[in-house]
Formats: sequence, structure tokens, C-alpha cells
Amino acid sequence: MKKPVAKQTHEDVARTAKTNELAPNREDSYGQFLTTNQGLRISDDQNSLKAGERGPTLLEDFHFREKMTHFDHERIPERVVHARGAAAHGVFEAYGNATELTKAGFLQPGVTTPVFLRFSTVAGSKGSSDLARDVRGFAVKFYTEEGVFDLVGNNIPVFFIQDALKFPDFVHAVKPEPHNEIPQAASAHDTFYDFISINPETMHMLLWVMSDRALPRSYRMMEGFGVHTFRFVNAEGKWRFVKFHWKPLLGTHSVAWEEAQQISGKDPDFHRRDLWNSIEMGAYPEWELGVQVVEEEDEHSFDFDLLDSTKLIPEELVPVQAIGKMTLTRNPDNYFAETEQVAYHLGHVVPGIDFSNDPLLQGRLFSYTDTQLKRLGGPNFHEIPINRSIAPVHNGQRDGHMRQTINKGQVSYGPNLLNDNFPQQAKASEGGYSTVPEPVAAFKVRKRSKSFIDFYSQARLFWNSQTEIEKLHIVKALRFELSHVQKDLPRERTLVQLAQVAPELAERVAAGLGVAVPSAEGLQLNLAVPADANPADYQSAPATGQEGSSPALSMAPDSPINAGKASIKTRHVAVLATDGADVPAIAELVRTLMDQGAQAQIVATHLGSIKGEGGQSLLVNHTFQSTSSALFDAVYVASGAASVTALTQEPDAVRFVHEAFRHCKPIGASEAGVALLKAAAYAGAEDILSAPGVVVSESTKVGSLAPAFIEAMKQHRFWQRELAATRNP
Ligand code: HDE
Repeated sequence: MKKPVAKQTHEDVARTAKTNELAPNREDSYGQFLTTNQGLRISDDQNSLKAGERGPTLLEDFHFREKMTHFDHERIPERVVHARGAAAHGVFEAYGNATELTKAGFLQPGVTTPVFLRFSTVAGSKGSSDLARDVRGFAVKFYTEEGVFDLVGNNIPVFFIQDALKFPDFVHAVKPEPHNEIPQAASAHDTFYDFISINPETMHMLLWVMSDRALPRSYRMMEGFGVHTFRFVNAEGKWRFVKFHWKPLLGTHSVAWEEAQQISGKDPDFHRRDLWNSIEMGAYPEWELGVQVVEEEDEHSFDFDLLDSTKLIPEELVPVQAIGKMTLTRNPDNYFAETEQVAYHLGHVVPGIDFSNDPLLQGRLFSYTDTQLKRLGGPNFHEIPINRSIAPVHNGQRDGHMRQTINKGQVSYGPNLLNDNFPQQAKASEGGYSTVPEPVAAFKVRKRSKSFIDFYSQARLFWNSQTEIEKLHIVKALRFELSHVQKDLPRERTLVQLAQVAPELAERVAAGLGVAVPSAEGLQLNLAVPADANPADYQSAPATGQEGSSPALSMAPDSPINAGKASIKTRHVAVLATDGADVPAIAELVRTLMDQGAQAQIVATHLGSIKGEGGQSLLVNHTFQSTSSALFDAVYVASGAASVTALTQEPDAVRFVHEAFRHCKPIGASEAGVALLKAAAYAGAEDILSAPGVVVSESTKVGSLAPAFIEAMKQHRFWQRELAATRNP
């Protein structure tokens, strides 16, 4: 069904209906005079107007006042969650196979739609690090011909809580603690685990956030999920439940926690820089949009409730069908105007897409518009260029702060006679949106459905689905987190909760904390119970261990989400070399890597260029002081006796290789280069030359080594090394 894509230039690819629509709002100062906001040319922007050269500044200085006032008002409140983000423009192409499922115009055959995608972390402030252990936001604005559709998702398919009413509590618990504003962009603290330990509905999501999913290698290598169950409605009015998935074409990959911590110091903008550079280089990030479809009559055929956002539908039960592809093709022109002012709202839907009664989704329908009113300052945020629909907008809404539209005529109400009843309502056949009619016969109640009271089964399913190394990373993450919890109670109760998921998990975490798992006997595990409710109605049975597994929940190279996607495209290789290196061999390797879409950078003992063995010179990209192995996907030590001798005497070069080894990265070395690997083989890495993912060659000829090195790079990481080195699993 895939539509063949015609060969296009960078500019063709980047131009969409939305780009054209934004054009009148773009400003380019090149070749222009400096002016005030009123267009008055300014002759002196260096000195304020004063009573005498050394006298006081005059109130009359309209230029000073305008410039300073604007500056004083430059900041707007950051998002209460998802404050730190990076975004890009792109296009979505429908495969055309969803017509039977939905009448949404943008999913019909041959239709392409401009999109704007903002990625984010959740807990940290705008200036925090990209590599925080956190969920990533994955919010896509589709500028469709039928109006804006926002798919406001995350890179984790479930959520911490079941009812939106608890969201402010949850966010207060995870954000820096209010008395001292510590810690920044981290969940490893008391209030978060206090919340976790008494709200067991958080358990499933907690395991995802403790897994490597919370440490993406790049935004381009993350899955995205709509999380809630939505509905698709087709042209006959038939509806089905759907869950949305984004599947990255480069596969789903992560970094190690130790690397994440290093990257946060070396390059806190690691993810946004990666996104920006990839697009600038024409290595456009791509995802397929997929849906899991559940017929109306199958709503109750699962052992969980489709309306419960702490549950996912295993892909083995309901496969994901690909219905289109998104490609990011253009970086924003201006961070504030676009990435900061973009306003997503999952209430922005188009005909053919409808909501479910998920209580988390229902609450979000209120929150997003409300928060934009505060953040963007008034009801006209839909007129900000990045938020503007490309479909025409006509209604009786008027006025408010910063109104841009000049609505003509005397009528701003409907129905009306004076304007022949325009703007008129649209029938379904004219694109009018109508809600799926749904019978509701129920008592008005504040109550949790019994079908939601299972807090541990899917957490166990997730745990069961992880490979040994993925389990080890979850255990280590929880040890890290709980070690930062100061008070005993939340730490102990969290261990009790983990024991309800999998006793083995709790015991392994506890062993690292030097404690035993406390007994659950007599404990009320769920303390989030209404005052007049019977606590027993809110208690969930522990997982049985018989939950089975879902291979698609693992990120292993052979898992269904990564199988067939092995490639070295856009991977970064550090080539370690200095004066005396075999420059022709380096050039050959770099060419071979580039042919397969990877990039190589020369890391040397000094900047400028290095002199090769044969007198050739080679430009250096980094020194051992300016970068770190944590910022690369693989390391190659170039041959050349003098170069390697110098590197083995440089402690930072030795550490570079050692860390790449610890972080389980592919490492290659030819001829003399092997000596640097040996020098790096201290403390637990004695077998470095024969370890998995280490590719060495006696020869200086790159040709003999490159294929094996490239194969190793396709594996992404060789986590077996960490498993082998772990003394306390
Ligand atoms: Fe959000 N969320 N959220 N959220 N969310 C916001 O809206 C909220 C939830 C998500 O790049 C806020 O504009 C409530 C789930 C993303 O601009 C706010 C609840 C999912 C973004 C808000 C949730 C998300 C937000 C803050 C529980 C995945 C960033 C700033 C009921 C499906 C969008 C803003 C961007 C942002 C409320 C839970 C995704 C306060 C009340 C579940 C990707 O309105």
C-alpha cells in the first residue's frame, strides 16, 4: 500500500501547506535598517537620551522605554509539565488503508498533511537536561484540511494514574520538593516515592520509567503512544476503539544510565542537538503511525479495562496496523515563536476521530485549553502562527487580549438573519463534526470502576517481557532512586509494592539497599481510598506470575519493535587518532561508514589538524577534553604506532575507551590501535580484546575490519558485557 515517494530536494521536502501559511509572519533582518516597533529608523542604539553626557537618563527616551519594556516582558510561564522541549516541522503521508476504519480526511489515500512535533521531558524545568530519567512527550499537531488534529502522546504507552483528578497530586509529588526546590528533573526523591508507595496504580508505569525507555538514545529512536483508547468512526458511522502507536524506522534505542548522567553534564542539549543536526543534514527522522483496533463488541473481552490508562493492549493480542508515515523535514525558524508557543490539546479532533470515556482522557480535555489561557495569556492563542489552522476559521468568537483577526460585519452571533445565517453549521456530509451517540444509563457517582482495581498484573507482564539485561537495568535504576529517598517509610512501602509485582524484583532491589523486603501483612497497600469507601474495594490482588510476556515490550535487538531495523544510519563514531596516525586508513574507514549513513568524528589530543604517518594532514573535530565517549555510539582506534603510543600515555584517551567498553559500545581497533584497548583493560575489563562487540584486526587495511565493525554497530550495544561484569545482580 505504500505510496512511492518521488525524488525531492531538501526544500521540496520541507515545504508544506503550513510552511507557506507561516510565510507572512517570518521576519528577516538581513539588509534592513534597525527600527522601533513602530517602524521608525534608529540612529543611535548605543546611548540612552540623557541630560548631558554624564547626566541622568530622560523619561522622554521612547526608544529606551520601548526596548527595555519589551525585554522586561519577554518571558512567559513555562509549561507546568513538559516544560523542556524541542520540535520540528514535517509531513504525514497516509498509506490509504484506513478508509474502512475512519473517515478522517488526512488518513485517506494519497493525502499528505503538514505536522509539527514537539518532544519533551516532563518533570524538569525548561533549562534542565535532556537526559533526565523521565517520560518523553510526543505531541503531534496535524494541520489537516478539516482543522487541527493533535495527537498528544508520550513515549511510554501507559500512565501513572487512572483518574485525572489525581494529576495535580502526582505532579506535585514528582516535581522538585516545594520547600527547597530539590531535585531538578529527577524522580529520585521522597515525595515521589511517598506517592508511589501508597498509590499502587502507579506500579506499571513506574517499571517503564525505571527501564531504559526513560533514557532514549535520541528522539528519533523512540516509540510514541496515544496512551488512551480513542475511537475511529467511518463514513457509515460505524465506530471502533483504537490505540495510536508511532514506530521509529530507526528502531527503539537507549543509552545507559551512567552515560545519561555524563551526557547531562557534557551536553545537556544532546537530544535537541541530535534532532536539529539530523534534520539539517537531511537525515530526516521517520515514524510509522499504527493503530490497534478493537471492535465495539469486543470491549469487554480483555482481562483489563480499555478505559484504564494504566493498561496497554499487548501487541501480540491486537497487532499494530501501520496506516501512514511521518517524516520530520524542517527545523523551526524561531524557538519561542514555534516550539514554546505551540499549544496542543487532545480536544483538537477532526471528523472520524472521537474520544473514549477513559477518566484520564476526559480530564485532559479540560486541562489543556485551561493551561494555555494562563501560559499564552488569553483566549486568542489559536491565532498565534504556529497554532493557526490551515482550514478556514469562522465563528462568532470575538475580542480578547491580542486579537489578530479583523472580523468584518455587524453580526457575531448565530443563528442570524442579518448575515443570511452565516457562518452556517455544517452537515456531516459537509464535514460537520458529530460525537458518536452513546447510550448512558447510570448513576451520577464518584467511584472507581471495579474493573480498574488491578494494579500489578501488567507491571508483571512488563517485567516478564524484559531480557535479563533490561531487568538488571530496572533493578539498578530502582536502587539508585530509592537510595536517594531519605525517609524509611516510602522506601520500605515501595519495596512492598514491588513485591506485589514480582518478589524477585523487590528482593534484588532490596539487596542493593542493604535491607530485607518488609512483609505486606496487615498493610493497606492502597491508601488512595475515598473517605466513605470500603478500603477492601480498592485493594488489588498481587500478580500471580502467570501473566505471560509480550515480546514487543522489550527493546532487545531481536524484539518485534526492532527486528529488521538494524542499521548504522546516523550513528556517531569517534575515531581516536593523533599525530602519527595512518591517515589514509582513517579516510577509508570514514568513507565506508558514511556510505552507510553513519558519521565519524576525529577525536585527538589537540584541535586543529593532525599530521599522519605519511605526512598527510587530517582535520580534528574534538579533543579528549571537549567531548566524551558518552556522546558517541561507537569508538574506533586508528592504526599508526606513534599515534597509538601517544594515546596510551594520555589518561583521558584511555578513559575514553574504558568508558565506551563499560557502556557496552562497539569498539574497533586495527594493528597498533589494539595497544590502546589493552591499556584501557583495567578493573573488570581484562578480556577486552575477546569481549563481544570488540572488533580488532592485525592488519592496517580497513577493508578487513570495517564489515565486522559495521555489523557490531548494527547491534547498538553489547549489554552482555555488563551482565558478565555485574557482581550484585
Ligand atoms: Fe499532559 N499536560 N496531562 N499528558 N501532556 C500538559 O498542557 C495533563 C498526560 C502530554 O509539547 C499540559 O500545554 C493532565 C498523558 C504532552 O506542549 C497540561 C493529565 C499524556 C504534553 C497537561 C495529563 C500527556 C502535555 C502542560 C492527566 C500522554 C506536552 C502544558 C489527566 C498521553 C505538550 C500544556 C507540548 C502537557 C495536563 C496526562 C501528554 C497541564 C491533567 C496521559 C506530550 O495541560
